[in-house]
Amino acid sequence: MIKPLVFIFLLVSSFNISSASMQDMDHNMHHKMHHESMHSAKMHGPIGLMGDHFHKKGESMVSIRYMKMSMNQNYLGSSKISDLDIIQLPNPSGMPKNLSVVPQEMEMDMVMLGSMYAPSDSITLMGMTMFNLKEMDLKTYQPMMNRNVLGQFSTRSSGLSTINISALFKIYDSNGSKLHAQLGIQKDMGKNDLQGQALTPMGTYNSIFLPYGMQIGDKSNAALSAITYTKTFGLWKIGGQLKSKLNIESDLWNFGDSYEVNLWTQRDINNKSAWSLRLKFQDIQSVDGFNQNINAPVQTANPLNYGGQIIDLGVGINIMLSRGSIGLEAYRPISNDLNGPQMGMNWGMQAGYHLSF
Ligand SMILES: [Cu+2]
Repeated sequence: MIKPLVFIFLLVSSFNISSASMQDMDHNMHHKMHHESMHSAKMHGPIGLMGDHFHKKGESMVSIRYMKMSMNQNYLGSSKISDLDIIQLPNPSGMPKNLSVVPQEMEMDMVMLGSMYAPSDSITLMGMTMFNLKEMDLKTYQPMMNRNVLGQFSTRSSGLSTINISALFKIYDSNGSKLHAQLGIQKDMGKNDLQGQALTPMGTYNSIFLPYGMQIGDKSNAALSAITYTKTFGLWKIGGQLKSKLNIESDLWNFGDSYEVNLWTQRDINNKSAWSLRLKFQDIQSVDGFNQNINAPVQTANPLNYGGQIIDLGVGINIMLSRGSIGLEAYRPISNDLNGPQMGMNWGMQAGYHLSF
């Protein structure tokens, strides 16, 4: 449902860009507006958003963000399922007959370095580099008969994940309303064939190819697009963003295309800080393609057990410092419909620092 919306908005935006020059007429008024918004903690959206704002000619910004996601529950569709349910499910790779290794917990830590620069009032360039650290704890069950727990083990991977570069095109900026489109490209530099030690259902430790979700990247190229609207009225600001990541080319496999809608509101607490509330809807496709070396008797080795529809609710705060600003946002899912069995997020948070100059 989100897919056609993104395309319609991008189509509309592409011929609206030409109207940007008309807005030069009341440039003075804009300058005043901009000045006001620059001095409010809600000049940046909730920290978990990307490309939520554009800049004026000559302005630059750098940012560093840290993001954490924690998972500890398996789902099949929107139902929570237990280890016992999972080890009854067939193992698509054949041997043993049923799934025998079950993910218990996963932690993902990401560091994102971003920069923005506006060569003109109508275009802002934006680049980002992301580093990932993933850790997963799993339980191994006996493959047949009474299916006792054989033991637990952990896998871990880390490294440079993606680099992306985008252009933000201002479509409209007047009376506190702003509309802009984003077009960009993302290069996935992460390793897609990492191995790790696993406790097999035979009770031995073997080196295996880590499942898709534990790989740092997929070595794909993807197109990024988004359209963002914000409106400020007094102490309040509201915003909406439609966004997509579509695969262009991949190695053996790639993480699925994704569509996202964000709706948020912010309110000044005082002249230095503002709180935010955000709803995030995600529609993510399953893993596309496969690597035949990824074939452990675990749900994550099946490309179909990825993606789904997720709605998260986030609460955040932005605070202006004497130089730059910081943002903090924490979120929890309010609805999960996961292609599964798959682990769902329990909670996530993001913290970041912005410095404009
Ligand atoms: Cu910026």
